[in-house]
Amino acid sequence: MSLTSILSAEAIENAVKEFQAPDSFSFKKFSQLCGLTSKSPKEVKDVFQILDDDNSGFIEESELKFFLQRFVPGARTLTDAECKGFLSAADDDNDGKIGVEGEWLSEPTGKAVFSGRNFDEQETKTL
Ligand SMILES: [Ca+2]
Ligand SMILES: [Ca+2]
Repeated sequence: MSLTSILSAEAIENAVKEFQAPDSFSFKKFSQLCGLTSKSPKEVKDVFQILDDDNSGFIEESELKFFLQRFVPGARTLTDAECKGFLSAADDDNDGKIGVEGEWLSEPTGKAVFSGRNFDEQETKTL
């Protein structure tokens, strides 16, 4: 499975382009631009599985670093500050990684957590 079977290649490219500058990354905006926020819980989960490169069931900081490259090979890596901001916004139980249920997907709505308000608040704090 590839990301382009879930999201349009054009939308992905536009989204990645938007955050070319280091430290400009916003997960919420990114997920809106690439169309992730309008996907079904299953599709959002599929994206998680693609990003979970080592199939550990979690997205670790080392995988977050290459987040953009999973979408477009040749894109930049996320900076440490961006990885930490991303993590602190999603990592509710503070284990240093992002799990599927409750962190990547919020229950019971099945919506991507990052489409919610929490992420905004966290981001404002981090940046
Ligand atoms: Ca992993
Ligand atoms: Ca966690």
